[in-house]
Amino acid sequence: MTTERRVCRRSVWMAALAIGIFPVAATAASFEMMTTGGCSCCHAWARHLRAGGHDVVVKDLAMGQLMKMKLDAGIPVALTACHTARVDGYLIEGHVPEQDIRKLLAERPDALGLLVPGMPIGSPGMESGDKREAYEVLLLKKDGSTEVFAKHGSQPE
Ligand SMILES: [Cu+2]
Repeated sequence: MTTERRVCRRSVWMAALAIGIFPVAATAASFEMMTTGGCSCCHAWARHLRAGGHDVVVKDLAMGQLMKMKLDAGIPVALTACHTARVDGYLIEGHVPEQDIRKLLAERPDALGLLVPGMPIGSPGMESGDKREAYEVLLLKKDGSTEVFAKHGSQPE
């Protein structure tokens, strides 16, 4: 009887976890980040994710391989950045803040993922003193179009 009750309680907890009632338990994610040798801002972004409690495995690719992977994955060439990460079925291109990735994983839109084109100063991993460029995080749709997912930088957040 005791065992039965315990099993029952566990399955209730598992179900709650599956539908996201416990945001703290559900938010730590496993990332695979692809970068190319010597990209210090890529590694700085990986540290930003780890500081948020996530696991990050780093894969080093040759520049040509990295670019081919991005394009094969559906990232428009004009919107590419330095590193590309995969998390939970989504692509994360560039210096996307961890809080936006949490929002993506919570809302799970029908899309390829998030991107921050280029390398804006002041984005996570691109810190430079107090300098903060305004930049947008874009949601990349499956048809290659984008929409603004979040705005950061000089304007109030
Ligand atoms: Cu970078």
